[in-house]
Amino acid sequence: MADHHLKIETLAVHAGVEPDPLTGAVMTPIYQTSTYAQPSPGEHKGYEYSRTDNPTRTPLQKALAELEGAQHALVFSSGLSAIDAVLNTLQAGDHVVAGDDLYGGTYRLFTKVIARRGIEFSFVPAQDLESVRAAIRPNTRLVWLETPTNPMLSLVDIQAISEIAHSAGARVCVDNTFMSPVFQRPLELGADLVMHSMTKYLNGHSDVVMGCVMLNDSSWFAELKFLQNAVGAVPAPMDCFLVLRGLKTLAVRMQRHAENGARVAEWLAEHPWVERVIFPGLASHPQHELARRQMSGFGGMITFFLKGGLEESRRFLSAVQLFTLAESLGGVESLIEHPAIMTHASIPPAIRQEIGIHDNLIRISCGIEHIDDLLQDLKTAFAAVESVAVR
Ligand code: P1T
Repeated sequence: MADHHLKIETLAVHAGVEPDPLTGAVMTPIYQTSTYAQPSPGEHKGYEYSRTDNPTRTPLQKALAELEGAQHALVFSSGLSAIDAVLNTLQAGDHVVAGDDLYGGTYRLFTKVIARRGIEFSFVPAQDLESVRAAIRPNTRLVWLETPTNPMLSLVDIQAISEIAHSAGARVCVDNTFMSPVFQRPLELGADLVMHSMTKYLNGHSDVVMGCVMLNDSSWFAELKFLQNAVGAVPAPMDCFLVLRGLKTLAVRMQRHAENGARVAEWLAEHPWVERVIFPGLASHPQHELARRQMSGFGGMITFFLKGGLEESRRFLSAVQLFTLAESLGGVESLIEHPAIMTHASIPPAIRQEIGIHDNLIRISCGIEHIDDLLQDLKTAFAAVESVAVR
């Protein structure tokens, strides 16, 4: 179904999937098999071995390509293994410019694993275009961006950076995890590759770990497809089925995540125990204008600085009941966490301080529950902080 005129709400339900040719099953079967019978050596129906290809994975990849408006998509067993595959297309001596505010695991992968292959990294505050321009070298092959960044929710101008990178012969990769293709379209803004931790919004139900890349360049795709099979970080058929199911509600989920995100952000901004709220949809966000231009929704991720320090943060995070204190994001249930201790612990403390990941920084992933219940839970948790403070 390569009809580009269909809206994203329709694509989410239908992309990539057709009734099973064998039985007419409307939902893609879980082809729980590692191998495929061949009538004579080398003769097969397109499937030889499930590391290489699997009939539950194929429609998922097709759906993802259609959703992101890309020619090609590949899935991997986690977001990090998807990133690793992209970086594995570089050679020793190549240089990468990366945003300095990234998911902690991405930073760890770059500095502790990929750097060992002789690939050099420069981390820059990519919201400042000049810092990107200045970091580019003759051997720069890739610019790696998150926008909004995790966890500080800074925005990066994808179009402007794509122009800078392309004029220097480098490709641009955007980790689109926080926005999903519903709210942000990096390929249409000039990026060369989009990556997602599908563990988050794309699956949406906190029951699968998976990653993907989407791109248009056929020769780069062929290299990545080679690596998917040669390295073997592939997801299981059952997980592919679960994501195919999750995708069907992506557009309606994103809409509710964003509605709740906006309401929670506005409420927090008025609260006496909150020092500062960061949410791209608030007019107070330093890049609110870019948010309006680059995104069609602001998502459900919020970070805020609590008044106080580690002790107050601990008390607040221990007092929430509806919000689950847990790493991850993008599921239907609301999550809350402490980046310095949890998701971004693998970033050295000095760099954390520089970026702004202080002990009073709290990150929220707004789920799709009723807004009144979410606000009531936060209210109760603030009251718990207050009750100790006044004693
Ligand atoms: O966890 P995994 O599926 O391997 O994806 C890694 C990843 C990549 N990119 C972004 C923007 C991410 O947020 C993540 C994973 N993040 C969390 C677990 C988290 O709580 O932030």
